[in-house]
Order: sequence, then C-alpha cells, then structure tokens
Amino acid sequence: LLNLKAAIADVIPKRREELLHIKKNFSDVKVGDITIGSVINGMRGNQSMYWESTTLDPNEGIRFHGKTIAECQKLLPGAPEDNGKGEFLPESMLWLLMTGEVPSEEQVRKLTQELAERGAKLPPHTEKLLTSLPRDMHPMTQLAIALASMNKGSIFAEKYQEGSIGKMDYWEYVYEDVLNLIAALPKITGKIYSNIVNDGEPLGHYNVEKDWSYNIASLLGMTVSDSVNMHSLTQERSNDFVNLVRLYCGIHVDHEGGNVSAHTTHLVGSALSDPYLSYSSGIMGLAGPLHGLAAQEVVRFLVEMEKDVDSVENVKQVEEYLWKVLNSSRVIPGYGHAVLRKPDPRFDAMLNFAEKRPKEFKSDAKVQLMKQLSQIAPKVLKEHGKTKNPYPNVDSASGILFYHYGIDQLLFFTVIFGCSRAMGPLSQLVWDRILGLPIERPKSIDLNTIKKICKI
Ligand code: NMX
Ligand code: MLT
Repeated sequence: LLNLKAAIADVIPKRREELLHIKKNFSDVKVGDITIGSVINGMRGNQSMYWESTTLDPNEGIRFHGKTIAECQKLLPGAPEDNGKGEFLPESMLWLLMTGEVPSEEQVRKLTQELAERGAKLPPHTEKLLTSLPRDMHPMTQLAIALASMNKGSIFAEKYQEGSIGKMDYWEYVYEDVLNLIAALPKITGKIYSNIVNDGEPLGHYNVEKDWSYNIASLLGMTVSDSVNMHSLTQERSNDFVNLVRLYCGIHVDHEGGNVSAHTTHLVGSALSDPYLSYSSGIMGLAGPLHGLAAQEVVRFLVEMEKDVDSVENVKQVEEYLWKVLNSSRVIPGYGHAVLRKPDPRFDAMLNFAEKRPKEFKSDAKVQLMKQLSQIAPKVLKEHGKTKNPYPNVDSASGILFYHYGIDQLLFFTVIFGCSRAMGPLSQLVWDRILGLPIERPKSIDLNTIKKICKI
C-alpha cells in the first residue's frame, strides 16, 4: 500500500479489536497506585494515559514503536539525493508513528510528494494574518496563532458541524486535517522567520519536488538552489544544514504522551476540538521555558556565557558561571528531565552530528562550550543536589547547531521544535479517534480530601 491513509486503514480492524477486548475483559486490572506525592508533584510516575507510538525508558530514552534512535537511523529511508548517506526523513518517521511499520522507499517518496503538494499554498487568511503580526511578537505566539487560524478550514470541524459523520469515521477527517497541518509547517515557519529577519519577504522558494525538511531549510534562506541564500552557503554546507533539519525534526517528534505539548494536544483533542486547535494548544505548552522554550534558552545561555568566560577550556570559570546561575534560583537550561535519568540519546544524536563534521564545528567556540558543558554541568548539578537528572536533555545541543549555520534569531529555535513535535501528538490524535477514546477528565482532589486520606 503506497498511500499512508490506506496503510492506516489496513491496520485499524485488528487494533480496534485488541483494544475492545482489553476494555471488555481487563478494565478492572490495576496499573499501579497513585500516591499523594504524585497528586501534588505533577503526576510523576502516574501511568494513566494511553499512547500508541512512543514510550520513554528512564535509562535508555525514547523508543518509536519499540525502535531506538540508532535503529531508526539504520532502518528509515532518507532522501534519494543522499544515497543512504544522509539522515532519515521525518516523513519516514511519520509513517512509522502512524502505522507501526517501517516504510519502504516508495511509500516514503509518495508521502513526501503528498505533503509537498498539500503544503504548497497556505490559506490566504493565515498568510495575511502572519503578515499583520508585530515583527517583535514571539515566534511561538505567531506559530500558535497561525495554526489556530487554520481551524477555519478544518474538514473535521465542518463535517462534525454538519452532523454527517459517525464516530467511527471521525478519524478519516481528522487525518486530512493532520496531514494538511503538518504540510503547512514549512511555509508557516519560513514566514515567521522572514517576519523577523526580512520584513516578511520570502527568503526562499517552496519546491514541490523536494522533501518537507528541505523546504523548511529553503524558506529559512538556507539552500543554494531555492533560497535567497543570504548566508552565502556552499552546496556542501547547504546539504549539511538540510540534513540537520532532517535529523532534528526526525527525533523531536514525540516523547511519549505525558510531555506538556503532547499531553495538551491529546487533552484538547479529546473534547473533539479539531487538530488545528489541539496542536495550537500544544504549541502554547511547548512555548514554556521548562519545556520546548529551553531550546531557545540554551542558545541565549551559551551566547551569554561565552562572553563571560576567557576560554572554553577554563573549567573553573565555567563552574563559577553555573553556580552563579544556580545561586540566583534559576535553572540551567537544557539539563534535567521529569522522566529520563541518563543523558538524553537525542542530545547524543545532535552532538554526534557535530562530531562527524570536525572541520565545520571544531573552531566554533559556542559549540565547543555546549560540549564542554555536558561534562561540567552534571558535576555541578550533582553537587547542588536538587535535580534528579543532572544530565543534558534534548535542548542542550540543538539550537546552537542551527546558530552555527547562521540562524541567529535567539527567540526562534523552538519554532523548529514545533514543526517536528506536530508528527507525534497528531499521529496520536488520529489514533485517539480511530479507537474512539473519550473526553479526558481526571478527578481532582482538594486539601481537605488530602488531609482525610492522610488522616491528618
Ligand atoms: N537547573 C537547576 N535546577 C534544576 C534543574 C536544572 N536544570 N532541573 C531540575 N532542577 C531543580 C528543580 O527546579 C527542582 O527544584 P525545587 O525542588 O526547588 O523545585 C528540583 O531540581 C527537582 O526537580 P526534578 O524533579 O529533578 O525535575 P522536574 O521533573 O521537576 O523538572 C525539568 C524537569 C526538565 C522541568 C527541569 O529539570 C528543568 O527545569 N530543567 C531546565 C529546563 C529545561 O531544560 N527544560 C527542557 C526539558 C526538555 N524539553 O524539551 O521539554
Ligand atoms: C520532550 O521532548 O517532550 C521533553 O523531553 C520533555 C518531556 O519528555 O517531558
């Protein structure tokens, strides 16, 4: 089956049957105990969400339908022009997330083409709205606004209003919205970036023959053939940048269901808000500094720190800098995690991208500082004694690699995170509707109830 929707339809009967069987026969089986600690501490460790495609192991990191990042790098198809030497395409990951199967080259080529065609034209009102926004409005706010505005064209919302579709068919229309939303992200991202750096004028062309990440890169002004190319890139550097986008967007897609952006998308979607409204809400969560905005905060942090230390090698100065931050009750961005207890394998994958290109990155002091920090900060955080995970998380390495190539708008980086994150939570949204999951509505308890339970 070459078409993604048909491939999903193919696996639906079995999955629906499995879940129905579990619901009928095992609904009373206990998953675990909920403690008062969990109730008042962000529901940590509380296994109470169903999530299809990704699970997070505290020590080994993320798995995509059971596959590690390294396995995905081995198995998932890349772009044809890279002849197996580049990064896998986020479209390949999207196929895996949606179907549970590793796609063939041919399936991925079709999906790439479908997304490129669907994304060729932004709705005119969204384009106009983005043009009208203040140039200094935060890029994540611009992204959330653009996505929410696309609800005007939601096929699911329209069909639901008409009352013409049954519950078991909702997914088909949600799927259409989801693909249209993901397809629109390169143009939205390019427009937001050009709002900041080029007074809204395009920095590149959208190329319908190319893949989703290539078009993000082009519209950021970063490809030789399709961009205004304000960074005077060579073909080799331009190819590397496109592969950086592919890698970044391929591995940031999802981090199981409980992270703020995924959980929010799922929660809002459970009220049958359409995918545009649901993911716009997810983006607003991603825009928080303890979540995706850390991608921006890390770059700001590295840029500032580099001004303050004499050299990257000066460990003592770096340590002092970190203590200054901690002693002023701020967090070290890019470190710590609510679930992970080891260095994030996504951090390793990003760092590895730089390590494989020593000629490019060895002389970049900020990139070297990022690497050096991953050795020094865990020691300082352990001594500080508060954080349960003193190691680098996903945001530690990513933004500074984009910065290296000339994407130097300090507030922008989380928008690229937002492009990637669409794929996981929105695949889940399709499955939420396939499986007919209900509105999400946990029970809260007040202080008196807590006291009663604790017999205080
Ligand atoms: N720097 C300083 N203190 C920290 C850090 C850090 N990087 N990480 C955790 N702590 C503190 C935390 O603030 C808390 O302090 P207090 O008891 O005074 O409230 C204490 O350590 C215990 O927190 P944890 O249980 O280890 O972490 P939690 O699960 O609450 O939060 C994060 C997880 C990721 C929000 C937290 O580690 C953090 O704020 N990190 C820095 C921001 C960041 O990098 N976020 C990006 C996460 C990845 N993403 O993209 O979403
Ligand atoms: C993510 O990718 O969503 C972050 O690592 C945060 C999380 O998993 O909670």
